[in-house]
Amino acid sequence: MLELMEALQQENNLVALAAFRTIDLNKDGVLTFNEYLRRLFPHATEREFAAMQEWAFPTKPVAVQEPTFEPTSEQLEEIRKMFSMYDSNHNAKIEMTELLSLSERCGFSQADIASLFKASDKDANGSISLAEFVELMKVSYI
Ligand SMILES: [Ca+2]
Ligand SMILES: [Ca+2]
Repeated sequence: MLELMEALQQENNLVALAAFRTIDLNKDGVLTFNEYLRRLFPHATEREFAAMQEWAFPTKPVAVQEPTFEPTSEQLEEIRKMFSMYDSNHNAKIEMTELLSLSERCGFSQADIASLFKASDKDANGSISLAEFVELMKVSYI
């Protein structure tokens, strides 16, 4: 009976996401997402893919981390390029819809994207600015 309950709960997208992250540990999920990114951004570099993956699948909770380094000008340039890849309508902001369209196809639930977005949108104005994106990358960019 308990197993049946658990099976029913697996209809929930959050469980699917957790499962995807678990798969991620043995690299299958990373490869899938990586392939997805490569189709989406054929001109991005390896480092850009790695940083995008880290953002989409943080290895540690983003909200509790403090920035650990100041990016070099070269790294800032790469972060800017990544920002413009997410900013598909080129208005210098990453909107929720842009994050949704990128991430939902990888099996994210809307609730999970919303919490990622909320954690990134430090001034809570409904979009992720380049400055907020840089702050995020200071935490997750390696
Ligand atoms: Ca935008
Ligand atoms: Ca903001």
